[in-house]
Amino acid sequence: MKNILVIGGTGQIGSELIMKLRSIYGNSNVVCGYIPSAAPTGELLESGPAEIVDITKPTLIDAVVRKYDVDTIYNLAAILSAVAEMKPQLAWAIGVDGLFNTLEVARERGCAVFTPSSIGSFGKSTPHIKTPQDTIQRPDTMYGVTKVSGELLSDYYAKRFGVDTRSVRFPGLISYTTPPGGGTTDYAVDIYYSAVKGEKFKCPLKPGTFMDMMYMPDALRAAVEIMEADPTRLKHRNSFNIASMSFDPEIIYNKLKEHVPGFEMEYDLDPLRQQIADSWPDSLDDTCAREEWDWKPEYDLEAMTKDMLLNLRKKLLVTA
Ligand code: AKB
Repeated sequence: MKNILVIGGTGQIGSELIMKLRSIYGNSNVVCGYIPSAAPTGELLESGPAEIVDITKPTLIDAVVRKYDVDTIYNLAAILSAVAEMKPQLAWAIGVDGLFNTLEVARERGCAVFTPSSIGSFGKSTPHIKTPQDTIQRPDTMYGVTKVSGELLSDYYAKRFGVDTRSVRFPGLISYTTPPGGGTTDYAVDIYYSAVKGEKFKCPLKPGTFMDMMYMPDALRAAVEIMEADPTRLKHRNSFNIASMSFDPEIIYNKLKEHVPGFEMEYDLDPLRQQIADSWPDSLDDTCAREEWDWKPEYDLEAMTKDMLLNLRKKLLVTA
């Protein structure tokens, strides 16, 4: 990777991935692609190039790829699971038509492409415990439909046109820099904000709702490592299961109470998010990622919680 374009560069993943990529490959070699309603600010804007890239407009993607001689595209544009149920047409336009536009530019200009899939690519008929790498993918959500389509389309472009597409299935991602928006796993970020602000947390999911989660530094490392992996070792491409921890609301609440003793939580269920979460796996088996490109997470729930609390307290200027 020498010149990189990140589409969806100001979102939860993009805003942190760009800073990581700039620290590895050089500030001027990583372009932040954004839409006008989510323009970059602060360090993200000041540390390197930024260009308007609407994934639904292939000419805009192509123009930026040519201008910066881009060889690798990180495509992070997506409508997350809960919002996708409200706006299925938009979710398809961005998740599938947008990916098609990106892959066409990549085919013509010789770029590698990373487009994350998700635990949302699985559905009720998938084995839910230690979900295997290769298994049934019949999702019940529009988000899942776009993610499975994205995996298939990316593999097709690799086989048919030799485009170097690779990716991972992200669990729910937990971070303190840019909040997620419209996902089913967002509660696992929101709960930290409530704990630090001293507010009672209203949990939208019932006890016993297990899902895979991951701390952002592990997710960013995975995104870099899969694109740097030795291609001769890869038996899979799109997309690898990766995992680091699986918990339900009670487990994360009790972990937070160890660090914030007076913290309180009550249940205020969101039927849509509950239905989506119930259709997703409880935990993924990431053996293939470990074997084919040496994937290994660094953060468990305790390590993540300590780091989240430290950084959120700094961000919100709250003392412990
Ligand atoms: C969501 O909840 O929609 C996302 C995901 C798991 O892909 N965070």
